[in-house]
Amino acid sequence: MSNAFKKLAMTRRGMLGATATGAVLAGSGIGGSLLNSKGSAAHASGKINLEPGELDEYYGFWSSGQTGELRILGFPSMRELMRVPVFNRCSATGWGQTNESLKILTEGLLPETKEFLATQGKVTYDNGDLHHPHMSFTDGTYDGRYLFMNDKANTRVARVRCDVMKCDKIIEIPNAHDIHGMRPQKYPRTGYVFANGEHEAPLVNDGKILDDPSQYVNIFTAIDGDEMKVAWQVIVSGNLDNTDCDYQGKYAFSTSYNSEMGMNLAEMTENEMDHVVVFNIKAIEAAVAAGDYQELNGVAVVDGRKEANSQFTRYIPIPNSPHGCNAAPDMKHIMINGKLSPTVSVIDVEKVDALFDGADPRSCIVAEPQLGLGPLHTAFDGKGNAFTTLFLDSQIVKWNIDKAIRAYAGEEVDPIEQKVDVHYQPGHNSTSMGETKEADGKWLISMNKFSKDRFLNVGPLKPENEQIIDLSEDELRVVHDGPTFAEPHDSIIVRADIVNPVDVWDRNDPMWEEARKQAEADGVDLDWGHEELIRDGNKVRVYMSSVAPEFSMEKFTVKQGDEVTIYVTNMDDIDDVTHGFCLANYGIAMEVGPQATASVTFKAERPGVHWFYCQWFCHALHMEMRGRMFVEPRAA
Ligand code: K7E
Ligand code: CUA
Repeated sequence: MSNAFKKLAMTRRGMLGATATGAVLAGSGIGGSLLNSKGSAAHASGKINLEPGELDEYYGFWSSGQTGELRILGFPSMRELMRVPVFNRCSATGWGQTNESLKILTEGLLPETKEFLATQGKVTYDNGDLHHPHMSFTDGTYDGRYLFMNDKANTRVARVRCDVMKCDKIIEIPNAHDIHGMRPQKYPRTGYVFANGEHEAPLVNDGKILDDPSQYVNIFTAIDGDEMKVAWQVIVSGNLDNTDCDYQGKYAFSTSYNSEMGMNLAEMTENEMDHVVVFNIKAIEAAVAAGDYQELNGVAVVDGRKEANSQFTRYIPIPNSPHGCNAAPDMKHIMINGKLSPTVSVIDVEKVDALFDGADPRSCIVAEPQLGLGPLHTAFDGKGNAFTTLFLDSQIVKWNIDKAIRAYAGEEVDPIEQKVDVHYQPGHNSTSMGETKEADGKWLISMNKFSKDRFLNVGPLKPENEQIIDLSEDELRVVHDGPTFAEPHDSIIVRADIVNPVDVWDRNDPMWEEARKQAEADGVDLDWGHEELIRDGNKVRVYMSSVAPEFSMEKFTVKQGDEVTIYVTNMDDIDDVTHGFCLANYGIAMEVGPQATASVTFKAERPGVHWFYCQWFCHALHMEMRGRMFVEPRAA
């Protein structure tokens, strides 16, 4: 135990007391060690409590777990800036209802999924489980093009465009089950997005094989992140949990917590050793290029199972049930977090080539420090230190990579620098720029699964707690507590200069390509103020534009039973003048951003007078921004 840790080893209650005092001081504006002269908390890494109007130094991109959306935060202030609907249904923006979003939500589904959903009266899923948001890379650091994210619930991977911060592609991954770990390729660029299927199942899962786990397999997928198409897949032994890749563009690594292929908890945790699967990207690409694969659901699949003994994979034994997989910014080490083992196993990527020439799979392990109970994920400061979450101990442990390597080689040196209590049960942690070669060692966030007594009680369902630690201080210390709703697993903290979104949409954006084509066919010029009702049998297309505080159409008439599509183009081209279109008592609402076109289709089955209104506050006369839809009743 390090001295630093001994100093901090006070009771949990004492820890709470100390933090509460700090909060009182900050609230009253009385100068204290936490406060600068202006009354906001100052830290060596920068300011955490910003003055009104001050901007954050970083963007935080947050997952939301079973909420299914992506969240954007200002970091380190932790002010929530935006929610980007992805796998969920969004009442505010109409995501999951507008034609533009439905195209994205349906076009990447497998035919069998579409058939299944039709039996449920649906065209797409409306839930998701988004664990891992990661930005695209160029040459080992973030490039501000895209964010990629997984859906564990329904086996999908999505992409968000960073220019407009909207999802533009979602694909369902064939052959695999329940995409969990997911990382973009770091070098030379993304490139591939690697995605782990977490749950094992028969390769052809049509019901012919059921309770026969010996025939279950798991699938590792490489997605082409530019095209959002599956590039290739690898069949593996065991399940797959988290993944990351090297900075050389040669290998990807996936943890597996069920090498036993057990089907219940006792079976899954039986073996002392599980494994990390190493994927040899060049060998797989060569086989695919040579046609040396089987095609399954239109995808090139190679066999990387242990018994296949191919050049595609190697299986490195790792103590019981490894979870997180994190490449260090030194571009050399991959951390495998032990979960049920108190260790983190350190892989030296320079020793991985030898595994494919017959070396002992464990020969690439260069350190395996004992850190504490329940290591789940590791983050980095770019100065040779690693920070691992200890789920069971409710702590973050700071340890030195070089010392861990020397200790493993036999030297008497303690790699543990310090432990700090977090509240409670941390899963992921992230450091500023920490998963890139530009890790800057300023901030760490611990994403804790339980908040218990940290906030006002809101009933049995409690928020989670995210805590910030200032890495520039000598003593690690929690400097911020913040509740969050279900269930951000993971986050990335990206320097603000890397992310440059636009203020206003480009009129030619591909997002509403279909609307543009339809308008052209109907002789409507979407680029000018327009007001058209096109009847085409029982299909009616209504085109209107909006300029605050008016829709170009004050009223229109359709017949009961018509299939109506409303296209709204926002002609305002000023920052932040978003309009909405909400059709009352029809369950319809959508966002229409400045210069954007959005559309929605419904059956006019409710006769009568129905008001539509702008639901996005846009003008002093926003309340007046409304109009009427008349629905003539069907002749009796
Ligand atoms: Cu550890 Cu899904 Cu990243 Cu959660 S996973 S914590
Ligand atoms: Cu337009 Cu409110």
